[in-house]
Amino acid sequence: MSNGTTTLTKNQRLIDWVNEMATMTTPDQVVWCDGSEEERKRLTEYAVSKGILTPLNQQKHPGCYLHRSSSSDVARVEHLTFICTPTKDEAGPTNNWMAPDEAYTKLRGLFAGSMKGRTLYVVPYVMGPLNSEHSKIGIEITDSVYVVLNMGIMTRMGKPALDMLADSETFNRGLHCTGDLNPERRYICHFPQDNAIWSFGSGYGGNALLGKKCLALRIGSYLGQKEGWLAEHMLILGVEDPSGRTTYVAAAFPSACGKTNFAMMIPPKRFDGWKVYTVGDDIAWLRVGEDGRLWAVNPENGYFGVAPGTNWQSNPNAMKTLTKNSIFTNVAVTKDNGVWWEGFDGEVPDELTDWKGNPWKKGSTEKAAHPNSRFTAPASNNPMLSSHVNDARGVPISAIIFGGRRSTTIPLVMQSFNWAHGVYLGATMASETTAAATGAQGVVRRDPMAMLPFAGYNMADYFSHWLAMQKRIPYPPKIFMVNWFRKDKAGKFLWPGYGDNMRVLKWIIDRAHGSVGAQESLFGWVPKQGHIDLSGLDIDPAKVDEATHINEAEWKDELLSQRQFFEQFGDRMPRTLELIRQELLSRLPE
Ligand code: GTP
Ligand code: SPV
Ligand code: MN
Repeated sequence: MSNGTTTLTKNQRLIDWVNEMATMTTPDQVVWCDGSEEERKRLTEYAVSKGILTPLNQQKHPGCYLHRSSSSDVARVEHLTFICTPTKDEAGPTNNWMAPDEAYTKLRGLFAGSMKGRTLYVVPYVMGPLNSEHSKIGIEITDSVYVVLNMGIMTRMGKPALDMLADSETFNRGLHCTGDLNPERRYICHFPQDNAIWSFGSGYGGNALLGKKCLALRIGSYLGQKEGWLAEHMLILGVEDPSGRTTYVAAAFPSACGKTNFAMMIPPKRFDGWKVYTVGDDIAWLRVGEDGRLWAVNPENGYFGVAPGTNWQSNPNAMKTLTKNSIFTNVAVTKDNGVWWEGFDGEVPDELTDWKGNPWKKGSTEKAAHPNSRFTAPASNNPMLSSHVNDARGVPISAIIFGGRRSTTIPLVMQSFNWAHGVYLGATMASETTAAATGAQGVVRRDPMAMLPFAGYNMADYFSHWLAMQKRIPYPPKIFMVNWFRKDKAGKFLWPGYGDNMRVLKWIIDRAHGSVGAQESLFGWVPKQGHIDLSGLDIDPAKVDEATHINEAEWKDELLSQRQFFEQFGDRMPRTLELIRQELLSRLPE
């Protein structure tokens, strides 16, 4: 083991920074990660010996392990996540803000001596394809072997990142310490101007895997605004039609609102000859290509997917993806050491071990798996992985979809009249909160472009940036809005969702290519009667009518409440969006 010296890099600024962080955190040893298979095996064995990972049934799940996080550390913590820009206005009213000096001082106090008795791992990683000029390099310093193993799946990690960095000083400086997991001493701080992230006191997902939400979205969106591109909370998929043409689509749905499922969708029987390929399931970096189209790259290399609800019916590709070399966090375990979660296939087992490690019996009112339990799985396991995931320029996007989880109001699908109206649809998105973040669930809140928790700068400026992108994109994608989650009066989903979302996607693709008509509604273009192909679907047509219905009274409330959301941004709010809101309001009868 290394004591801080490394043969992996000669980058003096990197070495100096690592030494500086080690001096502050005083670990017993410093280990530079090379990303090799040998290293993965060694760290996995170590994690097993310390009880950080538990091997699962190796016949059923080769190379798979279980991790149980602290029961108070199971999701992102939005109230403890800070954007530390020089002024509060730069962070904007929807972000928590702390002055950089104050944040560094406070966190230095926490980090000082925090790795005593522990190992400091240096994790070099690349977000985006190796050797793409658009990819970003990060170094995450962490004392968590679980973080190292997850980063090994989620990113291009180790020596290739250091080789790509060479002697450049342009890398994200990420510092993470598990601490004592006391939520009172938990801070996820971003310093966009310094390209730095300091995260203390959580070992979970988006709080601790710094390449994901912290770098690829919060710092990424800040860089995107400066450099003229977009970092978005979007899946990317390619749809191949029977003629062999592939159309790429990017879609922003809030956390736990269906991105992974949509990105891995298997079209229903009726769509014989159609195939959906996954490019990414969570994050898209969008840039204007030389050809004037918008191109999308998935900066990640794996999936950190929601376990509950995943089964052979709803998402067979995900089930295949997580069969091997995956880490499961906070799922339940069966008698034969397999995994289980609410919404798993088959009968509910009589007895399980729940996500906290306690015995669980069928019929218990407690959930066996945590609602935000997750699998970390390599993208290369996905049988429908797009062959373009490593393309430096990404894939060309024909349609952008915004969608929230709304039991009322929002119809199944709608197309924007134009780019600005599409930005308005994204900016006014709302969704019921989920278990992906701590706090109340099922509460409708505005979550513009599914980026409320992830914008690294003032959301009003982010809207302006989206509006300004129009001038930069000669051949822009068409913009749509969907809602898979509308419910009937009995509280049942009106639309079957999952694979059947292909029926809606087909209309979107046809619209993007201009090969099908639409009809104007008060608030956007909607499918004409019969244009959503329902053949082979056993559904009461009245349900589809209800799912697509526009209720004027509900929309009036919706439009009025959007105003309050806009107003908090004051003068920074682009006038265009408020004018569109007023125009739509004026279309409503008295
Ligand atoms: P993050 O990883 O948190 O960003 O989430 P995500 O957007 O990738 O969400 P995911 O696809 O994992 O879905 C979250 C939950 O929504 C799961 O429990 C799914 O079973 C459920 N879900 C996904 N798609 C649909 C759908 O079309 N209809 C319904 N009713 N539920 C869905
Ligand atoms: C989300 O919450 O949107 C996720 C999971 O994708 S996490 O990595 O924890 O952010
Ligand atoms: Mn996400």
